[in-house]
Amino acid sequence: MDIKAAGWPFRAASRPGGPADDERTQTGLVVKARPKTKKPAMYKVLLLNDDYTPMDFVVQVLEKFFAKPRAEAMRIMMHVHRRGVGLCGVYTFEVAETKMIQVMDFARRHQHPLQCVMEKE
Ligand code: TYC
Repeated sequence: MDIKAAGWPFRAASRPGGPADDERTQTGLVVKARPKTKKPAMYKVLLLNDDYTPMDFVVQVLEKFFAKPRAEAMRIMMHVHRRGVGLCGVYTFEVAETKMIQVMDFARRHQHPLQCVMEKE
């Protein structure tokens, strides 16, 4: 059966695993045919501009903690420098929190005032 014949695009109530696919047990209890899955909330990790952190340190941060290639790291750093704030990446809560803490810790150890924050998408 092709995807259209299967009813695609599915409406919420007719999606496989949706309410129509619930199963009734012998006791009359209605249970989910499939365990429900839910997309996790995502969080933006942002860098803030300041007047003191060296540009090459910010580029290094973007390479080291956000796996950005050099040219992309330079582009993001210059965006933050000009606009005041810039996006480093979007992650689940724990990953975003870990990266933010790693960046703040790395900056502090090097005595730079660089600020990194996270924000729910
Ligand atoms: N504004 C800094 C400077 O002129 C560079 C900088 C860029 C600092 C990005 C922080 O997140 C930042 N040295």
